[in-house]
Amino acid sequence: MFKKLLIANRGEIALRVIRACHEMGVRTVAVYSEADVRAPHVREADEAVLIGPPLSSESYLRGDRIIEAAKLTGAEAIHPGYGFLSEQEWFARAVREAGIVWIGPPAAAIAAMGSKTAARKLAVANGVPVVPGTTEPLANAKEAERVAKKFGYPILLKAAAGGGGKGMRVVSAPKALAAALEAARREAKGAFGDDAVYLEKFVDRSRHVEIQILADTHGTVLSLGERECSVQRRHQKMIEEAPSVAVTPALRKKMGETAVRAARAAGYVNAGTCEFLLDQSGEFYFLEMNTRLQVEHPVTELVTGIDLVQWQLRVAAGERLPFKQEEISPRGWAIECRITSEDASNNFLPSTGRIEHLHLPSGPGVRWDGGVESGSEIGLYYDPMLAKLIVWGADREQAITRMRRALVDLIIQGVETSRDFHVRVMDDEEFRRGDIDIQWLERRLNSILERRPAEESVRVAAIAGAMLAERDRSARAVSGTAATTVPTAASADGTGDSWQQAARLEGLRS
Ligand code: MV4
Repeated sequence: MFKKLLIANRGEIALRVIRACHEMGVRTVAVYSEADVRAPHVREADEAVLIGPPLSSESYLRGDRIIEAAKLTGAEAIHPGYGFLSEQEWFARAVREAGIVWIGPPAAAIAAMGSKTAARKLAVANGVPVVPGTTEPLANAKEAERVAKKFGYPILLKAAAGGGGKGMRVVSAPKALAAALEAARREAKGAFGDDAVYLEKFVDRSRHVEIQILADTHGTVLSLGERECSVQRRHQKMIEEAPSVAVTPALRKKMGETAVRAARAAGYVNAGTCEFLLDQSGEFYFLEMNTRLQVEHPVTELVTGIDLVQWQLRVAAGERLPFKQEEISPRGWAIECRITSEDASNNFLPSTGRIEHLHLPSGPGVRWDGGVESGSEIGLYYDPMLAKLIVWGADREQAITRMRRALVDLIIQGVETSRDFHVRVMDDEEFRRGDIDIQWLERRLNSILERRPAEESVRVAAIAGAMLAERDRSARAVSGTAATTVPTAASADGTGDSWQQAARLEGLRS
């Protein structure tokens, strides 16, 4: 195993990797920008190297400086986390050429999956089902009209260089096609510097189900089962779970084998994910492969018992995967809520400020993968995801109940967060039935935000908790005793009239 590893990332994922390293006896090197001088990942690592100003383009995206930092500190391997440089073929190559181990797939596998049209061709050639459509970019509007007619409307225009939803346009009728093609081209050119666009039939009301794979350098490629990621807004996932209510053991086997086939075709090694659309009739279609560790990897870890980050390190060091495919099946249910500094009641507007108070939920089956602490400054330089709250339960209902409890126990003061939004989703009857698809949140958002499900009590309990903690501290500081007369969560739990609650709330505020 490596003696020292550099983490080319920040926030919760940097901490996640640092923890895995320390459990494995690997020393860690953090890199950080001037905005992250006080960040937890810098403190938790054994060493840290300043790589530039706050702007990502001048720090976390500076592959040259990161490789320099690895050489300087004698790190033998680099883990890229997700985002930033994690799927940059050139960086994977540069790391290897510097004699450093890349904790990720070969650069050629990143390249093979990087172009959506190339990935589609590879899939078709290997018997992996894709959505009906073209595998070549469209020459012009006339050709687009001809093939669209062949596949039938609605169709979806996609950027060949794309991924993650950029440069996509749904077209419902021929008359809208030419303009949509021009718009998709312009967006693709702006986002990827490549205006190649192709088309697929639009799969309506489908779920986003992805398969986690893990591959070693000795030819073993395993499926670790699916994650259901349909609860998303504007291509940002908000809640993920494993397994999926829509996946039977037979379908899991079939999708798993398909994902393994796609991975083998790309010469894949390390952890990766095949994204699929699963339609209402149970047909599935390969969309793309994410050639990195994903944000939502913990739900797979909780239901399989396999530590993905530790295995990423081991397979990168040449170890064999000791598992048999037949031994891997999901146990229980895991759900993840992304806690972001966004105000859901204000169109998910990013919120900035200082986290004045942070109280973490704990107890059975609760995992917190966070990147912030009390005192953290939340700015606009980086992604608004502060942390992930992940729970495990024996079944889906227990997992939802536990997630709701953990969310209510969570207190973040100082910035607006997505916490209350998540509580409301946990209370939503359609969500509780598992009756979700990729357009579900868009359709349901207003009714989720309008509902007030014992919401007042949630807030009173949270503020009471924070006050309690503050008073305990100051009481101890002043007289050595803890005077605690603030209402507890139980006494504030919706039993009084609403005016009583409001009064309590006001009292607590002042
Ligand atoms: C689709 C689709 C429906 N039909 N392709 C979105 C991002 C990229 N990975 C592909 N995406 C989609 N492709 C066809 N033919 C719907 C989506 C889609 C989506 C997919 C996964 C997760 C969330 C999504 C949200 C909107 C649209």
